[in-house]
Amino acid sequence: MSHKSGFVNIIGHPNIGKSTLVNALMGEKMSIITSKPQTTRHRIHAMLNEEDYQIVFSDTPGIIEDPKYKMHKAMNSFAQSSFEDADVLLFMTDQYDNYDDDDITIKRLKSSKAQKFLVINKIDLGQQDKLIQLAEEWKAKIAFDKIFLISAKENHGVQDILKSILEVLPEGPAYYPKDQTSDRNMRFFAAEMIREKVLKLYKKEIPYAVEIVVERYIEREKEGKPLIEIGAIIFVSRKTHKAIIIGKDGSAIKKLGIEARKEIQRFIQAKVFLELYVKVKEDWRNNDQMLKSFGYES
Ligand SMILES: Nc1nc2c(ncn2[C@@H]2O[C@H](COP(=O)(O)OP(=O)(O)OP(=O)(O)O)[C@@H](O)[C@H]2O)c(=O)[nH]1
Ligand SMILES: [Mg+2]
Repeated sequence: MSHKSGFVNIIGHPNIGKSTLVNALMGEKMSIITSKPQTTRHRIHAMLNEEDYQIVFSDTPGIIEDPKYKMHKAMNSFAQSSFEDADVLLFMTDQYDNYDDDDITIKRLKSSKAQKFLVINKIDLGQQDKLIQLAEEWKAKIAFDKIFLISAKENHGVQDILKSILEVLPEGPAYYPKDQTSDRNMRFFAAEMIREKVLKLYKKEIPYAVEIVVERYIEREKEGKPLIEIGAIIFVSRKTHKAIIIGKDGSAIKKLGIEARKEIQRFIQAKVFLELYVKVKEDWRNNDQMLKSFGYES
């Protein structure tokens, strides 16, 4: 039996729905999703495995037009790296998205030898008449191989993308063991789920200046059932942020702990004991050593 495999890399601006699409294609939550831009900060591989194929989806951070920190530059290089190994590029946009003609992403899309699919997302938001025109405009700019109008959130049109990917996926062996669905470990997922709740519960600059590190992940047993003990550090970039994260009498961090624990429990289907600590690392987003230890090396 022939076997197909390849990299399907998703690119597009922050908040366009890239992680939502990866999760819809995978049929499970692999990447955190929030209503705020710059939710995804790393490149994450998610593998869809069947007997006769392995698709490696790559979710990347949205390209930041005006990088302000070294962290942003690292995020952009993760995004740009997805041009290098793609068999299929899914370029995601929507009705409100904008690109300059000299945009680096547009240039790289034009010159890429990969299969190029245009994915216009969020069609549930209306203005149907404009969508065909938008697709025509994009087609005039870039030689897309296929065009899809979808709603990743409502799982509309997602299976058509999968079908088309399988049609163009090259023959080849699996890149990862077939029982593996991600290149990331449980520590990473736990940290991401805590960060998802930070994005949800805190305002303005706070979530963007936070990094989570799971320093303890221990699988125990309690009364014959698994119990996962997790200790995580919330790094903030300023002293004043520490006070905000903790909140009055610890009320804010308590809420964060409860919501994050529930989310992790749902994901790993086991009871979780979660401890959160807050540490200040002044301006860590510009600190090479900190960035390296947080996995922002490119
Ligand atoms: N209405 C609507 N909202 C969507 C759709 N797809 C995603 N969203 C919402 O758009 C927001 C951003 O979604 P994400 O999947 O986190 O976007 P992203 O491109 O991964 O964003 P970054 O990680 O910041 O680059 C979330 O609030 C999603 O629920 C869609 O088809 N329709
Ligand atoms: Mg994302």
